[in-house]
Amino acid sequence: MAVVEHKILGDQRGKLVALESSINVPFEIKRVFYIYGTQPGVPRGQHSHFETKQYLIAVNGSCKVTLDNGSAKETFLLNSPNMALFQDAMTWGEMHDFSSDCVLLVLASDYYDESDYIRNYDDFLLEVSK
Ligand code: T46
Repeated sequence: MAVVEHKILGDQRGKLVALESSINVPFEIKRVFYIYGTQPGVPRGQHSHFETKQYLIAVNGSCKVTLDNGSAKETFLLNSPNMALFQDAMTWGEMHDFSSDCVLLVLASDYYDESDYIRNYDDFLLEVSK
């Protein structure tokens, strides 16, 4: 688990970052969503997925992401649009400490399916110990 720095392209007109499915994003992208307008002190996420992998980028502002695989927990700062964090399947994720202008872009490996979510932490620990 580590933050990846993507190459910043562009020229005197401004910057550009290019993300390509299964090339510099580590899976085939099936869904894109973003969260913004977060409330101070209110975390998001707090769940794991059975199958879905995610790639998180703060395209504006900043936030922190804590990833937990059931035995180790690490917190990452996303504060640049060229930085991305891979969240593997079966990894508990919490997004927190959002700046008021944060737009967190998420690329996902699967279509939305509520049955892929584990929203209870004890259930998650049970699943990872199997
Ligand atoms: C994650 C963080 C960063 C959909 O209908 N389609 C979707 O693709 C998503 C992601 C959500 N929804 C619905 C389900 C809920 O009724 O939108 C509502 C809010 O979803 P949720 O409570 O899961 O939101 P967050 O911000 O806690 O978590 C979401 C993602 O679920 C999660 O995977 O990493 O954003």
